Amino acid sequence: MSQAESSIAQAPQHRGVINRYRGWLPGIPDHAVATLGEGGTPLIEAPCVSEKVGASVHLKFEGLNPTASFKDRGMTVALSRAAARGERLSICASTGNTAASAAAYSARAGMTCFVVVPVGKIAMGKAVQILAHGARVVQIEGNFDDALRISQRAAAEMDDVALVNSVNPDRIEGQKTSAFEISESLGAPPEALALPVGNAGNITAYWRGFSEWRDAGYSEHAPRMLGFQAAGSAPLVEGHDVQNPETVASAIRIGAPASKEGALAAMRESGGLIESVTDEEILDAQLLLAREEGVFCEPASAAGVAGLLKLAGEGRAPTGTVVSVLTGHGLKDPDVILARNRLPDPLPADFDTVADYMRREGG
Ligand code: AN7
Repeated sequence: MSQAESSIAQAPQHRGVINRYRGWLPGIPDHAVATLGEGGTPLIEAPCVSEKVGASVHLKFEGLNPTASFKDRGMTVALSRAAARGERLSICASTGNTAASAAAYSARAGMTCFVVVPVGKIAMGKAVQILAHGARVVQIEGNFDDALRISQRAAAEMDDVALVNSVNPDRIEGQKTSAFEISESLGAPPEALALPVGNAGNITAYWRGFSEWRDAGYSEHAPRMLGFQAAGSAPLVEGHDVQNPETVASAIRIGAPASKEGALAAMRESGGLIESVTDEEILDAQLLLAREEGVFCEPASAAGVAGLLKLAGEGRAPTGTVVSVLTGHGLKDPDVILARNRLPDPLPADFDTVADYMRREGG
């Protein structure tokens, strides 16, 4: 082995959130741990966004988890504990990412996974993942909120079925570990955390994580929680459920968030806010991140940065160190990019033609 190879082999490896944060999580017997090495995602400085916002903005890129979204942190806990209880089936309602993650971790845990999804509303990358992992797909002629009602009833009334939506407290427990990682990476929690809000499990989880970290004496403060919903799908901003939620950010097209109380408590207790951003603001933020920072996230994931930019435009942006959570990878939803960009027509295989093109486009 060369020296370079041996130093790679000996480098400490991140082996998943259960292994790393076991003392903070509910009990899981060793034999039942279903992990794909989730967590340990990078916290990336964002100089361009920072300049626009007037704060030191970092991106927690959760799109680099095993199934390319933050859901994996909670699924490893939920499926491990379901397997330990001897349950054979898992079920979830989903706008796509929960289903993709449940499908993968169910496969890992040796369980059969059912996913209930709104017909025609799942981004292409997520649909491909669900099929690849062999989940049983139920497409319903309804929306996410209908799918969640059906899934909850199946778990309540049928034998051996584990509900793995974020109403399952194990999901929240796993997802809170990202707050620990951020606090450890920065040496202290940030002043504010900006993130998208759909079913509201994640904002609930982050607030729990930062609160536990502070209460255990590892930090003096917890960040303000800044949650952003899509304008056409913003029940927490409007103060009532939305019957027909609409947004280009299909991941957060949810009209009746299950963890509403947790989200409102996070906002209140942290001195934060929950506001909305338009689809245009979301897509602009997604492109800014891809083109100026080199980080490609899915539309919903850009809602936090869209929100920070909106607050900055109104003179209300947070200052100091701010983290925005990019919840899922951009490859999840290729159609959003392809709707606005296309590959150009082919050119002849000729140097001069290519050189002309480079001189024109090179700036
Ligand atoms: C990329 O997959 O609800 O507020 O069924 O996929 O915790 O719901 C996805 C949600 C943000 C919102 N970003 O988080 C599902 C689902 C992405 C997401 C959210 C989701 P929550």
